[in-house]
Amino acid sequence: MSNSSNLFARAQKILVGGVNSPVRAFRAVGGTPLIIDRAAGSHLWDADGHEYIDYICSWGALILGHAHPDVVAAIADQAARGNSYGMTSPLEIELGESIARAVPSIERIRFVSSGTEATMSAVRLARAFTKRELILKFEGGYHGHADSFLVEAGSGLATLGISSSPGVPEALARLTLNAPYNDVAAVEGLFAQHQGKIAAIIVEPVAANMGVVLPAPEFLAALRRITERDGALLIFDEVITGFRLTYGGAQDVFNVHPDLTVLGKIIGGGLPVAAYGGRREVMDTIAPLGPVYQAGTLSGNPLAMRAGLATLAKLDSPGVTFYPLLLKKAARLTDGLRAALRESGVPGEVNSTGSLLTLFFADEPVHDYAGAKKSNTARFAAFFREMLARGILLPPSQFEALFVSAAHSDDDIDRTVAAARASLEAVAAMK
Ligand code: KE4
Repeated sequence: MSNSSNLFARAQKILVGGVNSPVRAFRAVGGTPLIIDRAAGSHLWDADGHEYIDYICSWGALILGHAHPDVVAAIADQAARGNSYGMTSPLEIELGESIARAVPSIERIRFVSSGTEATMSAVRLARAFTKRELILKFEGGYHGHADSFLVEAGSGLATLGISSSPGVPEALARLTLNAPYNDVAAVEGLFAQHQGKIAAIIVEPVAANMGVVLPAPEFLAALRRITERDGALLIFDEVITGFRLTYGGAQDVFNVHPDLTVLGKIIGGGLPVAAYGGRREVMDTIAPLGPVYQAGTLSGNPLAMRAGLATLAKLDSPGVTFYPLLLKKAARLTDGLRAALRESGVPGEVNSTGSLLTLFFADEPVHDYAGAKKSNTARFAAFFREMLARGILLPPSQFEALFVSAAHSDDDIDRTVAAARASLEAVAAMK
């Protein structure tokens, strides 16, 4: 047995399923999950020394690529100054100010340690501020694993075919309404049915947990209009899109400004950092200023703040052409995959925006979760395995996004497209 397989067998004896997050278990794609030994730039090496071009990028956190020298230096320097003070440090102030400059709708911010913690807190805050209990999310939307979100959720639940998780009290699940993504009429209908009772809409402004699905023109503006009219809050879950689509995130790209924004991944540069923030009068309802309680031992810890500051600094220094260069790389990959699909005759669609994309093995365009679920997941699994055998690591689920980082070279991308051509040929015969 390979070192990786031996280690995975050992992992299964202590870690549930051998993983610390379900999607890593390769359950939807088959084969033995990788055990990664090290990473640098756009590449990962497993415990047997096999090298892969990585399009998971820590699920979107590593927009600079793995082990960027500036981030490594910042973490090393801070480690010698202390990882966690248990008190406010200047670094939290700096990162908060940087984020507020990039995302002007954030007038106040609270750092936490995971996207789940941030979305959970944002929803608690919205319920308290509006004195309402219902929340509206979208089928296939994923906002972390807090109880209220595990109803018709995407990401790992979609990957494992779990529609809603046991352990969530029915009474709580009933407070979560779902509408199809991009379906404004369905949202209008739910607001008419529950007038004055919906605390907030929480939405991924670009869906990335059913695979990448773009908002229809006017979709986000309609959500803004409907929530304003009804007195509900609009929460943009920008854990993936924040600092990904551009420095100001999806709200900058689409010019729709929510009441609350949730961020994560990139703002921690691969260390555990997330945040929620928004309108001052809403955020000031949070303890210690207001009665809505939320707390965290490692919230804003200086080590993670330094990693986030070092990352954001690379995205927006004067004259930096970070995003145009990143978008060029992503377009090279998207165009290459689309050409490979066309030449192969395999039915498929590539949904792409910014530096995230999904190749759906679907017969028609994918505009929502129902469409995504029509994908041929068996063919995706075979394609995943063929690509892995050629040294390309895709997210192990049809319902996730590929991420392109600044570290991906043209050679990486050209090798990926060539591997896709060969892999599509291998799976073309599948039904
Ligand atoms: P975390 O609790 O995993 O840090 O963040 C939850 C979350 C919230 N909102 C959005 C839009 C997210 O995509 C996520 C987490 N993303 C998944 C991958 N799509 C994390 C990977 C995993 O679950 O292992």
